[in-house]
Amino acid sequence: MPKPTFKQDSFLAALTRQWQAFGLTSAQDMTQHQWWHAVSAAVAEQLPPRPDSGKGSSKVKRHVNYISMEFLVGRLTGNNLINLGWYDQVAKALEQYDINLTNLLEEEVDPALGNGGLGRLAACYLDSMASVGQPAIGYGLNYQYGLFRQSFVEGKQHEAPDDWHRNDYPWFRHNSALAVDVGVGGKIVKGEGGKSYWKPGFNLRGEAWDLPVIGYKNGVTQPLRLWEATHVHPFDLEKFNDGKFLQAEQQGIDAAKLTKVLYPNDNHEEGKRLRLMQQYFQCACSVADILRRHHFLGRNIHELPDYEVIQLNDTHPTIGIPEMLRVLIDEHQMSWNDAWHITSRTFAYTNHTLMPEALETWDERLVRSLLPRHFAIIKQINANFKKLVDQHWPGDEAVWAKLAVHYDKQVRMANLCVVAGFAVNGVAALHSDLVVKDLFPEYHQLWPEKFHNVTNGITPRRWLKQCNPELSALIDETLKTEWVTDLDALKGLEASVKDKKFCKRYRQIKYDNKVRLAEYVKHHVGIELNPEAIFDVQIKRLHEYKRQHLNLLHIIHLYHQIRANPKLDIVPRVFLFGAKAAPGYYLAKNIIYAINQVAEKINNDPLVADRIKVVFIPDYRVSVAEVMIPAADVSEQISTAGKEASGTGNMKLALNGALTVGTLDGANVEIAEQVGDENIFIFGNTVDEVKALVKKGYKPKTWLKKDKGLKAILDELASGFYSNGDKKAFEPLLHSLLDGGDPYLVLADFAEYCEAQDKVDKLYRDRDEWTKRTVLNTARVGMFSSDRSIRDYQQRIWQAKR
Ligand code: B1N
Repeated sequence: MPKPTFKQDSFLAALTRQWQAFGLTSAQDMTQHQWWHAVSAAVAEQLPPRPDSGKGSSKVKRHVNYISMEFLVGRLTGNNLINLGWYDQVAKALEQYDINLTNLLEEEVDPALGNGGLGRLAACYLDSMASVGQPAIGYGLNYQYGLFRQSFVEGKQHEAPDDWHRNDYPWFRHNSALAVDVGVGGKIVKGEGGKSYWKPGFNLRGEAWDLPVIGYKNGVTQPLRLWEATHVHPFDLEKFNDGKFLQAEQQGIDAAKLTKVLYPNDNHEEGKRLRLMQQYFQCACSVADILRRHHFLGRNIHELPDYEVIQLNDTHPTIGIPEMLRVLIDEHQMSWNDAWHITSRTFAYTNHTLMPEALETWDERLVRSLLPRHFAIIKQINANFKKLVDQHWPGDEAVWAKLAVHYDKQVRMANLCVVAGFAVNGVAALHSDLVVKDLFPEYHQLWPEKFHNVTNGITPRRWLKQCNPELSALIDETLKTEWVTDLDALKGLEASVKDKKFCKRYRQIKYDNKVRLAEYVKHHVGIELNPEAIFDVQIKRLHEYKRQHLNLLHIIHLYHQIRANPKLDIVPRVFLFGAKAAPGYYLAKNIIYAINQVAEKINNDPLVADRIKVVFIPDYRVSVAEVMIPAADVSEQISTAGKEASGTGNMKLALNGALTVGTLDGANVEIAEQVGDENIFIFGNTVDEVKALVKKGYKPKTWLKKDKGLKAILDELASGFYSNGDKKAFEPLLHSLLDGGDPYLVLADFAEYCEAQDKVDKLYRDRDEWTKRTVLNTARVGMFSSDRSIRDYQQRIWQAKR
């Protein structure tokens, strides 16, 4: 495809139409926000009229349908300009109006249609599929409210709705011809000839809103199609004519509710009716759209798996499987066997977590009442599968109890995916091992060839070129090659560790990025930071297993050392946090409160004299990550081994030259392999050691007896010292660590964590040595490009021989 060329004349003409549409008389009259809107809309107009998503795909290269409940795309305007290769030209064109493009981009409200890593991964994968030439479409939901906005009120998290003004977002294209009608509820009724059919209780309409996904300078634009629920008619006309006006309108209200808001949980499922409705609505619209395109291209329905693959981003879109079977059987009059043959070669499933509370199960009553036909199909899948299990494990009820798709009045989505899909993958080497060994060992016995690993990745376009332009320019100059589509080329930087000039510039860039972050913090939090200090960053969702509280205990440990020895010589350190807690997750919220309270005390204690600063940046989101990551010296990746499936922030931080303090968990294991043991601070119990400790009967109190300093820390938290005398302030946190049994072994890893932090302090004093190691991190993490992940998916799953 030809590289898109920027046409200044048509851009300026489009810009004019924009301010005219605002009812203004000149461009100069636009507000800064209107400028952002006008520029974005004018660029969007220059894109091809209809994004193509795979007309070019063939039997050799299957078209990918990436279905996800979350796409955490972040701001689009700057990123789209970079991928189009138009950034400089647009910046130049705006100079004549005295408009600074970089400042303008700050006007964009982040589309926050995801919670964390899972949603952000989906966005990185869309970018990479477009960039490496993998024909694909993303399917998701067009939420009116994205992830809530976070602020702190007296140290406590406060949530506000995130109205991102989707109705006025210049990148959206609405295509009313693509609308899909979806039935829900109702019952199965006997029809003519004894054949039963599903009569839904009411209908919804899915309206298609497309965001363009632009490949890096290759002329490719593919859609991210987000469904919005509306009512089928302005009113239900039958009821309306019957005089039941209010009931008629009711349907519309229900429909609008469906895509109102993103569920704010990460690694946790609540089993709510509305959530299942969202899942089904999304899958029904997407399956209909996939089949429509297949027919439109004149292809035979039996060849669907030759042309299309449906990749499920975790189990959230699993209901798409029985939906596909239903459409093939009920609407295409296909036999069960034919429909199964097609479906089971089309779906592939990515597992993103082993956390039991995140594994989805649905109460059968809920499934039956909302989706009676799908429930019947699930029972059929279950019955057929039971025959296979009986052959392999005759009479073994315990095995069946584990493997069943429907058991004990519950429908288990992960099991459904494994049974009905052709591939299952984990998201990092360690995680994929545990998926086989701990989660699905029997399935692996049945179908060893179904199981794969695809280690996660991040897009270098956003996470280096866009967020760290100075470092990107230095790499350009040094390597003189297009590394942004070939991240392994960064290896070429290894030679530069001996180049004093290069290292000096690399260090200066980090410093400048720290100054930029310090300005952000000053402006948004009101705290002054010293850019000479170590910037120690932990950014991720707030979850007990991610152990932000381990970080906190170490901060208090340092504070105690200073109080015991006011002359203590440590390198000044700024501990920066960014994290949202699910609104109903009280322990996580209590950890946020504790961090903020400890911050308040330490930041204002003259004895500390700025040796420690603690800053919790509110409303952490993609655009904030883009400021924090390039400025980080230390990356905190301290989850309990075996709990973090992969992590992707770890990759972004290492790429931008932060040294990791981390456990052997998730992708940290592979990061350590890549960068080398000297260039990472690994600590703590391994997966096997964690298992052994738990098996022995782990007791947190024994660790307190061994470590008086640790006991003093917990005692002080309980004393009211950090909470104006309120001894109960941190009860949830302290309960979890003590009587709650410390389920994530914080206390067991504390001593080694402090040792690792001590090594950080020592190494940072040798600035040349530190710089050398950070350069080696940048140079050696090329494999974590999501382009590589996409190629792995192609080889191992999507294009594999069938
Ligand atoms: O997916 C990321 C991984 O890098 C992280 O380690 C993993 O924690 C994250 C239910 C989830 N797993 N599961 C979820 C999100 C929302 C929800 O409702 C579960 N998120 C992850 C990408 O692989």
